[in-house]
Amino acid sequence: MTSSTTHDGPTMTIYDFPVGPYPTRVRIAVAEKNLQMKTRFELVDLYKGQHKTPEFIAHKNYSGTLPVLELADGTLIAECTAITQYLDTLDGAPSLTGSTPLEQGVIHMMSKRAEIELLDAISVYFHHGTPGLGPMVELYQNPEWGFRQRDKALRGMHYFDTVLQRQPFIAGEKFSMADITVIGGLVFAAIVNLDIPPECGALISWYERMKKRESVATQPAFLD
Ligand SMILES: N[C@@H](CCC(=O)N[C@@H](CS)C(=O)NCC(=O)O)C(=O)O
Repeated sequence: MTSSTTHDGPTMTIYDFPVGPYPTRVRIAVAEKNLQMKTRFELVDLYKGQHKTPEFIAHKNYSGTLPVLELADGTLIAECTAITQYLDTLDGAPSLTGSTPLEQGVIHMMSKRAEIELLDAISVYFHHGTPGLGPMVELYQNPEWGFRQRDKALRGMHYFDTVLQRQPFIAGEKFSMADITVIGGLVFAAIVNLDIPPECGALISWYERMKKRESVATQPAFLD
């Protein structure tokens, strides 16, 4: 696994699973920032457990998760929020993570809330309440914990619905990293067949709008 360092080609590598909800977050950020030409995506097959090999854990990401960003000098950045922050500020004109202290604070709060109340909860449900990545990868499962997290995610959908009843985007008036995190949550919800409750009309119509955004519509998770 190596990064390309040529001046004309990609200068960053993203260890990726293209339809994965978390990698999709970073893929959307890359597209929003028009960084596709500077980025090379390298497949790490989650279903083969390639993210849990001793080599990957030792040399790419201690947490054994995707995505991971590798810079030309070998620096590694894991965690979607950290990667998005890095990509967003590269051009000195952040558009996803806020340009004022107030925007930054609200966006980070709402993105973290989207992780806690929706995306990470669905991830736990996937790994514990469903077959997840299969018996070779899921070495420990606690179905009861999984089902509790599924119910938490459904409550989270209602919460984000109330947020979107009063404002057009998750963190206020502008599209941001917080929208991307909720999109990741709903990508994961579809994988585990967790429908948005029909009474969450504001969330449903926001998601329809998000799916029309070019950075979102072009992602493998949204292509049939
Ligand atoms: N907190 C991490 C979570 C990343 C994560 O859970 N990624 C999924 C990919 S969709 C993964 O690697 N799952 C495999 C596993 O946990 O075994 C982040 O924000 O990047």
